[in-house]
Amino acid sequence: MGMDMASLEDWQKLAEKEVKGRNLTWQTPEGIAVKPLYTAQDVTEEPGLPGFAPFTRGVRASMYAGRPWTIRQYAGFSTAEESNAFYRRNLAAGQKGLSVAFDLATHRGYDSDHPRVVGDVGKAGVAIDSVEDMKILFDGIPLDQMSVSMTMNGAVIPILAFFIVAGEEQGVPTEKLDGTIQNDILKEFMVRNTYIYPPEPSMRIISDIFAYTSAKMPKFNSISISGYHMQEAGATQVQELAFTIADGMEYVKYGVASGLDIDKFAGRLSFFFAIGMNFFMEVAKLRAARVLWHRVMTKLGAQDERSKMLRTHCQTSGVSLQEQDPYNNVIRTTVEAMAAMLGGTQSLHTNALDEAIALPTDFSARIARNTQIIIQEETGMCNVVDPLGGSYYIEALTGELVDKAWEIIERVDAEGGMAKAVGAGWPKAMIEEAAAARQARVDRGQDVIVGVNKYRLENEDLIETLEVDNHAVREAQIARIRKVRAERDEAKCQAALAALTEGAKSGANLLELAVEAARHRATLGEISDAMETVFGRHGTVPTPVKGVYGAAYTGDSRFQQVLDGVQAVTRRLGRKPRLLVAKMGQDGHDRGANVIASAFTDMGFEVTSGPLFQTPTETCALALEKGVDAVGASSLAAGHKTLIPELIGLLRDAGRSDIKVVAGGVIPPQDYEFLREAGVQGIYGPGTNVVECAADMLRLLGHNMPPAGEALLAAE
Ligand code: MLC
Ligand code: 5AD
Repeated sequence: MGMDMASLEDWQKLAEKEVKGRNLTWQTPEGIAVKPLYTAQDVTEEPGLPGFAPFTRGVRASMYAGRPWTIRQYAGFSTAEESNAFYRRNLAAGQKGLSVAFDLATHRGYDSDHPRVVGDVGKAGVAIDSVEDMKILFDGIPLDQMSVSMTMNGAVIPILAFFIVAGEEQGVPTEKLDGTIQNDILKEFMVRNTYIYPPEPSMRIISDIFAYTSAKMPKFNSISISGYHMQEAGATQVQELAFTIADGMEYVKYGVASGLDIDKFAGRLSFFFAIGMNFFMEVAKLRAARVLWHRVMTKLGAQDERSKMLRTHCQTSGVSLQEQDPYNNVIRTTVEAMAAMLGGTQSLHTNALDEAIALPTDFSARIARNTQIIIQEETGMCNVVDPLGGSYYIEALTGELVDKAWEIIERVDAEGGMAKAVGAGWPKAMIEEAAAARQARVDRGQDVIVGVNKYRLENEDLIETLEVDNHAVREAQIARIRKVRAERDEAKCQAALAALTEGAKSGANLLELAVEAARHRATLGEISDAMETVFGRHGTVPTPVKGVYGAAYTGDSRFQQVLDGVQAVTRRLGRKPRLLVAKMGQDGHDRGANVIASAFTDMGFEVTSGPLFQTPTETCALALEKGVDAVGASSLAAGHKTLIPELIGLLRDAGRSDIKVVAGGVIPPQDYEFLREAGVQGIYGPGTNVVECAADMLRLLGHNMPPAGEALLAAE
């Protein structure tokens, strides 16, 4: 009392004196200038109350005080039997909802016996070929009581049909099915790459699913509009926010254009965001997302408040986790999980500590799950709704994110919506530029990653990882497909498939027709083919960005050494050294491959970016055609032990053992020796410095490249 309050100017003077005039404003990658202090003057808008429009503070009035978020761990591997057993163990240990990860063969509409998927079956998720597999997957798990998320976008029609029929045969009527299907194809074309059909029929499929589920599955969330994969691919938080909301707008417009009443389906649209290490930015992002969705849906004419309410799942960031010193990942995931809950998520997956090298084991899955259980049950953090509400910083940042994202959303809108923008390719290019810039910041030590570019360990201990015997899974799946085909009524099955093909032409509801085919035991590959005949299969060639990585290194001495090395090799060969960046198998994770292609181009290599989804035979042919000196195989979905040795064998058979083969991506150290013996000459896991990777490549090409000296030490 009676004491004079210090003014903001007083604070400014004192702070400047403390830091001797150093500028404390932080320029974030999304172009936001974060000040060192926020006060009431920065808050322009009252956030309102939770449970009420525009839902800034959360979609429920009581939020976690009433019911905590759903602990929903994404999982799947090997066979349906093994995944079912894993789910049951996890549910017994405190997990609350299920989330199915399918293998890449399933994602891309191939049965396990298809020759293109030899390296993919059962690897990155569970293999599902027919209703029989789906029934085993949920054996002993009542589908009217357990909410099930299924991450499926490409083969969404057969998978949803199998789920519905598995329910039927469990005695669960369709209207009682509870869960979520990802069903978000726009971000597949942008970043995740598990599409099957071209954009137009893919968008129709989504409207068909909206129509079917809004009429018959009132508890089921018909889509999970996902920004997660954008952030994984390198997007800034503003890009993730803007493109996700813009995707949502596009789906609503398509649904309405197909004749649906907006309020009949919009209440069951759901969202999915990544939560990375920029703690407050992530909290603010979820709040901003709710504000933006409310604004957009009001604009699109929704009347029901539930249609305007953004409910979301979150997953902690996979790309933020590291191979080096992996127990640090537990800490990263904890921080991210707290941001997700403070942002008001409805459902959450926390990643396992072995993320950067393999799928979770029982051990790593337990720690990941317990991260959430401990926050819910030990900390008291759930007892107060939106405890960060009213924080000057959080409220100001929320407003700033809304404004920044809105600018991009308006650009998308002005250019005719997200489907057009995706077709034009600029959102993808924007994200790839952000990814290349981020890689350069990490490689230069500007963005610190403990255990990777700072405080790196001399020696790393191996950790135990999950290994799937891909061969055995494939054999088991093929046996079951044969049995299914032998026991079904072939005439009825073929008639149902023919009706599906007809429906693809005529515009009938594809899910309805696929449910009938699933009842008659048509397989996933057959149902996909029945539509592919009409729609065709979509393919793309990557076009990595140029100049961003190189520009970040202007004046760097080590970078210059590499540039000089490339020049020397170029003089010797009479042309630039040639590299093929190859993606084999059904693995569509292309951030790493694009960053490498982009950085190597900036360093003076002639880079060919191979198309996605190649067989080793196709990659070998491309390598020969382009006359490359080296092939870099990027593998993030565990196909490396099958596909890379096969490529090396094919190059040898072609008399070109001189072509160097290196591998990069998610490769457990346990597999290094196997790969080296197979002839792989360099292995680059997550956390690799790309400039050093190029230095290594120069050595492989016979250039006497000096070891990393002062330039690298400066970054450490
Ligand atoms: C919730 N409820 C409450 C309440 N909180 N009731 C009273 N008081 C409260 N405080 C009610 C809700 O209204 C709802 O009922 C019910 O409880 C369930 O709560 P929810 O909040 O809807 O949670 P949930 O069922 O878990 O649904 C969350 C969701 C959903 C809407 C976000 O779409 C979902 O589960 N998504 C998960 C997506 C996912 O796991 N994806 C994995 C992607 S992995 P009612 O009746 O209103 O419904 C990936 C990786 C890769 O993509 O690339 O492979
Ligand atoms: N089991 C568990 N987690 C998985 N992820 C991907 N596939 C699986 C799986 N089969 C997680 C990883 C990855 C993100 C896309 O989802 O964290 O980064």
